[in-house]
Amino acid sequence: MSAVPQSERPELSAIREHMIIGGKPWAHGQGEPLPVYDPATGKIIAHQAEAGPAEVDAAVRAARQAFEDPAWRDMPPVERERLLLKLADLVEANGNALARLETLNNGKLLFLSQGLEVGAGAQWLRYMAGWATKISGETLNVSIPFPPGLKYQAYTRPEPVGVVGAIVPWNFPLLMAIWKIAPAVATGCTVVLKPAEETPLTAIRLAELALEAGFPPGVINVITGRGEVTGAALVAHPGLDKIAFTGSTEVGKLIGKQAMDDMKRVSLELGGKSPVVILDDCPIEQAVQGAAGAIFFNQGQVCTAGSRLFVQRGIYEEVVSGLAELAAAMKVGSGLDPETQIGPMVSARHRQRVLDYIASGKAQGARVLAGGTGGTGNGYFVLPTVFADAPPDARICREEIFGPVVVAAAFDTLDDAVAHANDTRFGLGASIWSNDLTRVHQLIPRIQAGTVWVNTHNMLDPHMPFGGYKESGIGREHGRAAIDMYLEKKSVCMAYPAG
Ligand code: TXE
Repeated sequence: MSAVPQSERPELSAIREHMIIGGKPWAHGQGEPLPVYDPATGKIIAHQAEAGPAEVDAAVRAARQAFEDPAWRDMPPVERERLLLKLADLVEANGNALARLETLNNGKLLFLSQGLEVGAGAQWLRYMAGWATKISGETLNVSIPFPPGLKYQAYTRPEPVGVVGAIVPWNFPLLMAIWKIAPAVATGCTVVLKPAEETPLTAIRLAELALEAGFPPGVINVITGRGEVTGAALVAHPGLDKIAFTGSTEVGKLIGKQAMDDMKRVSLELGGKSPVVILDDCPIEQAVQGAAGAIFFNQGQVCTAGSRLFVQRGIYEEVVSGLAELAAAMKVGSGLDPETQIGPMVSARHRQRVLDYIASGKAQGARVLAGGTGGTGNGYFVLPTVFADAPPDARICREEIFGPVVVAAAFDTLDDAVAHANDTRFGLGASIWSNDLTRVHQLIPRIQAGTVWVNTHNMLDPHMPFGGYKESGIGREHGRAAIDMYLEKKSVCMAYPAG
């Protein structure tokens, strides 16, 4: 670790190497602790315990006990709201250390850690806090004719689904932990969260802050470890009522099938291969900046990354050469350096995966217009890369790369644009760039994606449902849709003598 005094490195004081189970630090898992890395240098910055079946069982039991405890079960919604608001305040109060810790562990640019992981994280907590007091059922007019002389009154009663197992990836570690925890506790559920093995540190700190805010022990538990060990044991645990997963489509499919064994509720937010469709009325500068932002934001490690770029032929050459020029000029480096525009990939393994995709693109005949290699130094860097002329069945056109790699192609008509945009097994996001409202409105209903942006890309809001068509997932996060995913709807039907 660095010799710099801790007062100058507030992120170091936020490092915790234990899990949080039943409100207590839990230092030991099964086997040896696993290293946690700084992807900008390749150095080990901490260790994490690996929860095996015994620790997973302890966490699920703690969450069950908390769920059934009157202290939580009978807590008035306004108190749950207050706790979430307090947690939002604590996330902001600890924002500097949390943001720096996120950048240290994930590699992302510090201003994104500040603005998204901390800033948007607090915003999501407050938004979901508001829902705690606004959950309601319906009074139903029913027409049951038997037996004569009786009348009926029916209503629905939303109830928390129970104990939730939440599994999140490494690309937005703190924010995604909040995306799962906030709606779950707003509805009265309890949670066992497993962060990604690459980025466990901010989630552990969040669980500590939740205790400080006053959440009863066991309501929010965090266990660490690898997906195939800790994640798999969590998914298999019979004590869970629901699994909320964000990650790869491959693992999502496995989890979905497994959940059906005992009918756990399941929501899946999975991968993408999002199209960016630029029509020929779009100003060149806006098109170039828009396409660059869509793919290079967060190093392309975004499930809605605009990794397939389709530009109408009249402006294709100009837009694509402008994008290549912009990519070649981007400054690659540590996320803690304010000059940096592209940080490292999250891990050595993931960097290799992205480089393998780049190699496959070259081998399958695509032309590299910018980047196409790793960066220099010990960090896990990949240069922002622009491909053109790729055969449509090339792996770089069809599979999620999850790195700063975009593949460009030209189209002629709106029908061509729709065919290109939908030629994928994914359906998470898409953007259309044009000020021609007629063509924009003609395109929106034809694009198979859970979110369609117009003249922007990757923009989310807590009030906007988010999720995938096709193999990009099942269910919606954010907004009322997220609340519904953590509720069961009970019908109540009461008979009384007709007056
Ligand atoms: O994802 P995994 P990885 C995509 C992206 C990326 C690829 C691989 O294309 O390159 O997935 O990344 C846990 N049972 N996305 O390997 O494996 C794991 O520990 C239970 C898109 O990181 O899906 C982590 O907490 N859990 C995505 C989480 O699942 C398991 C974001 C995600 O890991 C498990 C991340 C198992 N068998 C990757 N195996 C998005 N939609 O944003 C793994 N996990």
